[in-house]
Amino acid sequence: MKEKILEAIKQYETIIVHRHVRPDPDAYGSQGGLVEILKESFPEKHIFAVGQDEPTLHYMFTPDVIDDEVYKGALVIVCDTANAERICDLRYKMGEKLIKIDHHPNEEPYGDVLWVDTTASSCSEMIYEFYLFGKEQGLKLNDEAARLLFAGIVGDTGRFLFPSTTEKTFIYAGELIHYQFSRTELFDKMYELEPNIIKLKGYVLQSFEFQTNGVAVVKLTNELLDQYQVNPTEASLLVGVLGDVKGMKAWVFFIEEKDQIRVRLRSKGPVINKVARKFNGGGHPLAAGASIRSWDEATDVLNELNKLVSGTM
Ligand SMILES: [Mn+2]
Repeated sequence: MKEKILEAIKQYETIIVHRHVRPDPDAYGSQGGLVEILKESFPEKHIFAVGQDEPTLHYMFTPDVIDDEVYKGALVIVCDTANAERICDLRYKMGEKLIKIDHHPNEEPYGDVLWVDTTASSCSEMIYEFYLFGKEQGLKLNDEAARLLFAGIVGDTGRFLFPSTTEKTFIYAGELIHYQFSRTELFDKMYELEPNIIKLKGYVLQSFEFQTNGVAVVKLTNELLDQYQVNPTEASLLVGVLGDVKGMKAWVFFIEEKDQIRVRLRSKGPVINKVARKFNGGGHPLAAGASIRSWDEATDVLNELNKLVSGTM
């Protein structure tokens, strides 16, 4: 599959790289890392990283803004995005050829060429592997690509803590740190939080409710988010904080937005993307999400999660 992707890249003059909505460091890292590799390797081609600007990820890069006509006859590559609905910037359809590169379960096989590796810790890890595959054929990696891919790997592995981290992940990360970039600066940017978000973190730690079977729930209403002056995207950053609680098996955050409630599920074992899928969401076995319309539906999600963890689903 890597061979087919490299062939397509060589063939096209314009290459536009997309990623998923509500981006995380791996979405930006795989997208930006690939764009940097391609720019370095093919300086004569027109290569863009598009998608809605996310200010909290500006330390990585700022997306390109391009006109619709750029898509004419272009190659479009989508990184880190399991289903077409979650692709950021729907103009991905306007290109001539579409490639999917992803590490999530291949629930929706969109595109003309697909490379899906669910054993990869991150899409950034796959992009580095793509570089290794293509370096004999002219692919080049620069310091900025290394910085972005390293950030993506660190982000999706929770600083190498998650079980998705393999020997290969460490080897690639070890190779990436040979390039010139400041890891200290990168880590500071990745993990610094505004004081109001830290205070909301305090609220989460104080107020989570334990259900009897190792399931916990946190409800962040509009009102509460207003009170802390934290937006739903920022609040989503706190989902991981309950992972250290002894006895925790799985937990859910309900984060209220204007017209919907975001569901963020995390697990220490039970496969919770099954629950996410019941509510038209998706994700990884231990980290998944969905969007629902009401607090009644939130009760349904919690019931499903309780059933799953107690082994009745
Ligand atoms: Mn990812």
